[in-house]
Amino acid sequence: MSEKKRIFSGIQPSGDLTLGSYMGAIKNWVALQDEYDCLFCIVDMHAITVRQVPADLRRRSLEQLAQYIACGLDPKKNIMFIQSHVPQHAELSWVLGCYTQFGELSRMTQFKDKSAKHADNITAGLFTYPVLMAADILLYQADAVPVGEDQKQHVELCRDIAGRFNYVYGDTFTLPEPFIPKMGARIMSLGDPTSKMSKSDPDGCVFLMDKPEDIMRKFKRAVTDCETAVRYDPAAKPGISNLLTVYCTATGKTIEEAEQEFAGQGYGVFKPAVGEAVVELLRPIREETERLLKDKAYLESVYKEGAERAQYLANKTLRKVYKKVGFVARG
Ligand code: ATP
Ligand code: LTN
Repeated sequence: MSEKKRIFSGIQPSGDLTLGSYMGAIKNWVALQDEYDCLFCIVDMHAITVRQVPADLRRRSLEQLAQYIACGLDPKKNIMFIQSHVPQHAELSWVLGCYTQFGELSRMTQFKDKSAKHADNITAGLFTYPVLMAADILLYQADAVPVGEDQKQHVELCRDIAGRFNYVYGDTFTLPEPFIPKMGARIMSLGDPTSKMSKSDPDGCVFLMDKPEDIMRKFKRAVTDCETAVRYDPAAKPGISNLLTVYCTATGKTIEEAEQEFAGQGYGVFKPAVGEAVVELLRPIREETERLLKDKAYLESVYKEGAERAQYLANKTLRKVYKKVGFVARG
């Protein structure tokens, strides 16, 4: 790899990819892939922090790889791999867990939310999830981590852990910066515009693989307000503001341009227009994903090569860490 700065990011194959994860994360990855050395991971080990159906997890992991490529990520430019294929993630995670405070993990809002949702299954894995995420990032000495707004707290914790380790053992890890997009960092649910669009809420959520008629139906039904003006005001008009964000992220227009375009036209015109913009955005992604999924040998070659290249980099960091903490070299 060259002297370009490095990027690491990942998504859990715990559900189908959504318009939120596309606009908050993947779209940004595509834009950054020429300027940075990038690693894009399918974080299957994170996915088992909540119970998964094994066959579904396996299928979704492969589908997610196909979708990464269909969204425009080039496997020749980027290292694309499956987390469980690179054992160094789990190994570094153990070490970092010994430099993370219980109190720090207790403050993670995602842990609080998810443990409330899965109250009958609050595992140690769910609690230590951000440590594994820190290991993902620090193994590759990533400079930046492009994610949606909800992951900022985890990247900040990762910086704290890295800074603490560096303080004790001398310079070991690069401190990563979160890269949060200016627009699209927090796409809201179409059913409840005050909560985040999430794959666990199928009604408020658009999936990358949704058919055009389903996308149109979801946008036509999107919750808005009882006014008529298409105006960006997230506090007073969360539904319309969210649709404006989606429309502008899909078309590349500015909020002002979109407000002018729909001035005096009402929601009956605006909502289907947003739906159509999303249908056109997702159509090539869906078609290319379907094509790629028929070529299992190609997908396998991508994730195998990705894991080899990732292991090479990961091993360098892990050896350094093992030496610093005082483990005997394997010789
Ligand atoms: P879950 O609901 O199970 O927590 P999720 O739908 O939030 O999952 P993740 O796999 O946690 O999806 O997120 C993948 C990436 O996409 C992360 O970088 C996350 O910040 C981003 N992301 C997810 N949902 C949104 C959203 N609604 N708006 C913007 N970015 C999002
Ligand atoms: N926690 C992230 C997924 C994730 C990740 C990472 C993102 C796991 N490891 C490393 C960036 C960098 C989420 O989307 N829920």
